[in-house]
Amino acid sequence: MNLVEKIVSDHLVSGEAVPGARVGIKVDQTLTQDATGTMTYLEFEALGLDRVETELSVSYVDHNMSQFGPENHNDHLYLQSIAARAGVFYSRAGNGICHQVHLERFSRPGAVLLGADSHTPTSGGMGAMAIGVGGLDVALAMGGQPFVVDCPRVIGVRLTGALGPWVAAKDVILRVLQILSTKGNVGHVLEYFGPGVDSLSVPERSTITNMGAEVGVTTSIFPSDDRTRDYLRAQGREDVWQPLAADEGAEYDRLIDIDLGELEPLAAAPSSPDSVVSVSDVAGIDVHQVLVGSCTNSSFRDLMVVAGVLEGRTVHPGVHVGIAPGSRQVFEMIAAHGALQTFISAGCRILESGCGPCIGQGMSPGNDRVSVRTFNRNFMGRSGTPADKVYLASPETAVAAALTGKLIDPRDIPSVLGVEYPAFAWPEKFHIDDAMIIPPAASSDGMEIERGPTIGDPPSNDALPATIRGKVLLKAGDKITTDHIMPAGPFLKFRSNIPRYSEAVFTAFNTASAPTFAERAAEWRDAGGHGVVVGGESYGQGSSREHAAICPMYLGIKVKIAMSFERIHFANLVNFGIAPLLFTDDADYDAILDGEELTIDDLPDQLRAGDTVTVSSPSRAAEFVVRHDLTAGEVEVVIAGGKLNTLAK
Ligand code: MIC
Ligand code: SF4
Repeated sequence: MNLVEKIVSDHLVSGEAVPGARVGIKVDQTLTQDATGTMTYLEFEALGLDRVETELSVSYVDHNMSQFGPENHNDHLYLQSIAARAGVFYSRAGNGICHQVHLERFSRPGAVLLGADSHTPTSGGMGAMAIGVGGLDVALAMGGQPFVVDCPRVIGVRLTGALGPWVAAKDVILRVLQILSTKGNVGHVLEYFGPGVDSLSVPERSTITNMGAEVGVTTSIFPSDDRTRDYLRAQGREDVWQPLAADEGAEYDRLIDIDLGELEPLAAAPSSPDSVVSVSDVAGIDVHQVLVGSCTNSSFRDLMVVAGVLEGRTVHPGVHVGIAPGSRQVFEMIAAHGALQTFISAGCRILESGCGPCIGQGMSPGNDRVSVRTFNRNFMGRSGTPADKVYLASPETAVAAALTGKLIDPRDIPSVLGVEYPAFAWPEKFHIDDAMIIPPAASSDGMEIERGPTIGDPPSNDALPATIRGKVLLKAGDKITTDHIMPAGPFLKFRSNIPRYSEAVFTAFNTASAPTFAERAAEWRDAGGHGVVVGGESYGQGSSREHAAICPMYLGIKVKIAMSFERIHFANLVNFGIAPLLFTDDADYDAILDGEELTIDDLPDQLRAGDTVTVSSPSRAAEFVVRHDLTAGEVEVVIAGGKLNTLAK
């Protein structure tokens, strides 16, 4: 067996562990973060659940920390009070990014971890099977429900050799993105193995599994070996270690070979994580901003390497440099090892431990200014600047740009700057202080929940109508991300206020001269119509935010028709009663017009009767057939108007 098969079989609750078949797996741990978490716990309450049934559940505050207005603080107070009552550990604002802290303090090899954030696979670097999902699925898992998913097909990635100086774990995952791209990988898992694994520390492995989210796979995983044991020992948690690996000769659906020694520094050019180029090919481009941080690249190693190069120097006069340590542990350790002093002296701007600019919370670059970030996503506009120019790269490439004001191959640093590759050794022991993680109360008796006035209820939805009186409110193209559907940045603070947040749906497609998407959708809904959204390939890439389903639902969207959907968004659409339908013919996608009316007769009956649905376009006097991939259970959820309705029944 490969490693994924072993963990799935160990956790199998229902179904047969055959690739492609739906299986139910037991969930050991869950995590939430504040931007998805508030809705998750509101749903947990709406389901009538009281205490969590998992081995461990943790609620993190890391995303929504700018606190312009009372919304964020109200959310944090709600999260802290419900965590105490529901039996959930609460990691306070300032303690760090959920994935980094979870890796340090909670994950364990062989565990199934479900997280309300798409980068939950970060813990795969430790041999956990860590999957990002929508909030409602986490709420159900906290209530003890198994997680239902397609048993994955496993892509084996055999690593040989070792990384050369100035080439980093980030370059490994950028190489994988170059090979696999961001689309077409739904239902797969990336399993790393081979002699090269040993050369990578757990945080480096986690950089690789973290950004597997951009490949669109269900998760990514490394074996658990002596390096894992070293890491856990240094975290004072050796007791949770167990060795885990694929059996000798295990089979994979597909095999990719990567010789670490042959890799070169890579970067994802604007504006997709799979627009991968060699840094040497784009060398010379002027850079105006460099940001080091995010759940992908903000470990102690990453920051020490950056500090090692910056030592005794000042950042280039044309470049703003920001540093965001991934966790309070990393922050404490860079302070203790002198790197914080180096950053301050070099002129870096020190940001708090959290997501910050990665989710558009400040430090948006100027127009036409190039920003080089060690983050994982460079979707257009995510930085807060429309038509931004964001390159994703390793800490090594980032620091080279910080000092020279240009993209340069970091292997040229010794000749250009006269600096050798900084020596780095992992400490025997990390700085351990869990004072910012509040354990839950022993019982929920008498525990009050703080519910500030900016916190609404999860919205309700009607059952699917018999006849869809549809209108195409938007025809979008390929690779539509959930950042396109439901932007974050300045709107992020409205996550607990669905009517207000819904005004921002598809902001990226609005123009000054026409009514906004939200206005058009609400008008059609209020006239008794049902909104339809049309997309191309790989619709719903990126984040796990279920608001990308909830807010369109609130605006009356009943149907989305696309060439293909990404896994998490597909599940969120079902959870909130929007029918995800698939084109059977490219010509039908081409023929559909923005704004045209579409009728679907007897949609519930058609969904129940088989896997095809007939759609008609009265204005074109045309009819076309779409299909669906829903199980019988999912069909009922969509017909009922979402999972909250089904469960209430
Ligand atoms: C992201 O990186 O896009 C986020 C913000 O972490 C999201 C979650 C969210 O939208 O709250 C994710 O990756 O799931
Ligand atoms: Fe936070 Fe960015 Fe990681 Fe999302 S990708 S969890 S916003 S650091």
